[in-house]
Amino acid sequence: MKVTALAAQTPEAVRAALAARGWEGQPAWFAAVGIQALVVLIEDITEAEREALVHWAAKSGVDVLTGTGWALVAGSTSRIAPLARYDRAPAELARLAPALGRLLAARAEPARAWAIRGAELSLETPVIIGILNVTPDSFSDGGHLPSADAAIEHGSRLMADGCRLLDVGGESTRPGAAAVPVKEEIARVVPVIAGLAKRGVGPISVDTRKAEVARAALDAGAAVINDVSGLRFDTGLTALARDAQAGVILMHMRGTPDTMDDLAMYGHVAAEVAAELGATAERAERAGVARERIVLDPGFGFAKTATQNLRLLDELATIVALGYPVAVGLSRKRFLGAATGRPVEDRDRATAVGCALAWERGARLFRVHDVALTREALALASATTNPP
Ligand code: PMM
Repeated sequence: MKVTALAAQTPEAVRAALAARGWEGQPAWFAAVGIQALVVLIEDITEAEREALVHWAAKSGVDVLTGTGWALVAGSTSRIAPLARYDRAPAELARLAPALGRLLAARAEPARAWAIRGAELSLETPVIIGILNVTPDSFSDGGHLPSADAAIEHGSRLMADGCRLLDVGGESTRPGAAAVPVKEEIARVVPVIAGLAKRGVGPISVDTRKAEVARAALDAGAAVINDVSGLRFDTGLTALARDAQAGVILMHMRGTPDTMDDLAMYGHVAAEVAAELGATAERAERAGVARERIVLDPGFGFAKTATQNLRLLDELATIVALGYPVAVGLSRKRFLGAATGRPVEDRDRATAVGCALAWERGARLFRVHDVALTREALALASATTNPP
């Protein structure tokens, strides 16, 4: 007898093991997905629901850990899946079906493309977003692009290095950064966006929280609005994104760059960020932004301590499970320094490794300064999880 442990963090190892033993492609894939382990945290449940769940789990061969108001349900996906069906789940647990159904659907069919203004970006391979900060005081690279021409040149180089979107920002969002008047922000970003568009370099995203700036950027040729406030700062941004059919990156943070450091208080950071980001996406959709245009970003470094950022990176799959493509912005951030001891100017290797970890956990878009290095790390990470 021979006993081998399979690598079960994705369905791939099980699929390959079945295929190697003569199973056809599709049945092997469905079986592999079906036996994949699923752990679901269910909160805000009544005592009656909790009792029904414990009873159902015992009968169904599913593990439950539970306390007042919550339950952690663990088992294979195919054993837990009946809970998402009204005709199979106990009537007392009907309230669970819609959310669990959404979660299972997102796992089975992750988004394969992101619709931006006038184009579509495939998510089958990593999407690197090159950072083009035209600010005198950004987090790690403030002031290094002294003119629009220098920024256009740098953007062209980032595209040649392999990024698939250029993120142009004119307002620093680092803790305590001074607010930039709208006129000034427009004067910084528009010449760069227009110059890039004129040269056919893009697509381009604008990193702004303000509708007026976003409108000017879209007019100059931008296709994406990257809003670190998740459409909370300027309510006009939602309708603008909707009407322009722009792609949107909605990032999680609490408060504003001025106040966020005091709001880094979480009991369970991944679950709380997921709940807050999920609500943000729902608000955007209710206001008419098409689901296929939305990318979510957990906002590394925004209202999170170093420890919370590291936990969130490890538990990124919780954010991915919301069912939207996920972007991460790790580049040169303080928590990478906390883990490696490296100063801000020497964090590109840590950034690249962090992006590879994030890819494995399901992120598909990566906002970075050093495109070439990250591209190499992601080429390896994606070749490992997407065998040719
Ligand atoms: N981080 C910064 C700015 N914009 N946008 C998104 N979507 N995600 C981020 O993590 C993010 C962002 C701050 O970093 P920088 O000053 O180095 O650009």
